[in-house]
Amino acid sequence: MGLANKVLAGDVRAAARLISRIEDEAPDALAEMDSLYPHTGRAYIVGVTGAPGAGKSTLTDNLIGFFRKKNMSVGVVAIDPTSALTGGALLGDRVRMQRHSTDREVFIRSLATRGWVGGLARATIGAIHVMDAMGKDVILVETVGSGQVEIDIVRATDTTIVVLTPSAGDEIQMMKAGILEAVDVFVINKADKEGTDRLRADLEAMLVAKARRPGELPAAVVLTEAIHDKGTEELAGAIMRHREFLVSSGEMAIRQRERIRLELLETIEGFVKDFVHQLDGGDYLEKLVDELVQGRTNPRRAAMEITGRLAGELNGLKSRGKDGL
Ligand SMILES: Nc1nc2c(ncn2[C@@H]2O[C@H](COP(=O)(O)OP(=O)(O)OP(=O)(O)O)[C@@H](O)[C@H]2O)c(=O)[nH]1
Ligand SMILES: [Mg+2]
Repeated sequence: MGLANKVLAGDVRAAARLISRIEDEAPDALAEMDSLYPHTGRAYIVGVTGAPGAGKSTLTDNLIGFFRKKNMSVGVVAIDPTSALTGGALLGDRVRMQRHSTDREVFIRSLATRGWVGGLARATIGAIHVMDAMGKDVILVETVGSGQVEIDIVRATDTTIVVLTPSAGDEIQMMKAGILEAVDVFVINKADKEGTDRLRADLEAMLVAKARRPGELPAAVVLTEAIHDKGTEELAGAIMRHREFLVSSGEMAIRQRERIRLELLETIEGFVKDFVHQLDGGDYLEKLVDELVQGRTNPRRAAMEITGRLAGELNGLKSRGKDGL
């Protein structure tokens, strides 16, 4: 039995192995994903993002507890784009979520960046699919707020939570515009600390000033003390209200479509990059790099040349009657 069938049969170790294969960008993992794909699209996906140390993992752990009490199964994808450099952070996540590690209805998986950023977005979508196909009701995706990965992942979730802390009041100013627009629930965590009221006032003033489209649900603001499991119900309530809004307004279908578009674009990018790396055993890419270094071409012309070869190759496959993919 292939990994995908084992995953569908509820084999947790097969799921872990398949996610590792996806992370490694192994070609056989893509074929396995083809079999899982028809079984996806049911889970509710919640993104939890924010600055390092804001309390994302502690909050995620609390949310796991909440959803489990409601008898819902939970998947967690914890992503740290900087872990390759700093190390250690993911270990912290495992420790913090350990109280659920023996619960069969909870599946927690950390992803680290090994290569380029796009690979991480693809691996994240892959891990979400695996957990979705496993039948998880809710999937929580934890990411450290940083740049493009965050924006892509935010676009891939149904409800986006941003975790702020009172001691870092400038975070709002520093947040990328694309993220601010996409936030559905603001959490002020560490509400036991000084500065909470000010941050809340700033945040609410900002939300009032921000023009929302007619009929749009304004972003919620929730105070939590994650280490004391305080505010968890309010946070879960805000998530559920947002979910109801998405369903009743038809926005859910729009987000799902956006997610599908992102995945398609990631897949195309992956195909093209793989193709380029394999051309003449990698020599073709190096040849073009040489020409660039020597100033004999420019990136756009080199890219056009590669795209031309890709088109030629695909036509060749078609005329030989293969789909090749
Ligand atoms: N005072 C206080 N500390 C908290 C609270 N919530 C979390 N912490 C502490 O903040 C630290 C970071 O918590 P994490 O949950 O690991 O934060 P994170 O955002 O997941 O961190 P990274 O994944 O490393 O970015 C830990 O030492 C927590 O115990 C809170 O409500 N109040
Ligand atoms: Mg964490």
